[in-house]
Amino acid sequence: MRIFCSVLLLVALAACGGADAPDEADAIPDPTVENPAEEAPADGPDEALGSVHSTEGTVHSITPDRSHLRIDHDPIPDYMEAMRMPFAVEDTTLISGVEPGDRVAFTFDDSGSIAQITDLDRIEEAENE
Ligand SMILES: [Cu+2]
Repeated sequence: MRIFCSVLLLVALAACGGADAPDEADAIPDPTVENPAEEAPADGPDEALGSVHSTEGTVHSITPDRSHLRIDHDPIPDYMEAMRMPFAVEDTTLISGVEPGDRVAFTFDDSGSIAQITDLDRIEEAENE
């Protein structure tokens, strides 16, 4: 009778030990729910804000379709030395009446592959007729 009781005790312990296994499995993190809110934020808008500049310059040339022009622009503090560079004009009405030699004040967005003029005023007409 003592032997029988000891066997029952061993079986009970074994059953108890086996019941622990599922608890350990629950502690392993599920990789499918890791960092669910982590999405790559788009950093375009912030960079574009730093790429808008205003300066003055003298128009050097304008393409026949008036979609691009070259301007000898003044130095732009903390951004650019004075230089001749190409600009795109999406809205050609911005430069209606503007001709090479004109002095202009303008604003451009330099965030793309080519500087894009967003505003332009002629401040002095070319001297040569
Ligand atoms: Cu420049």
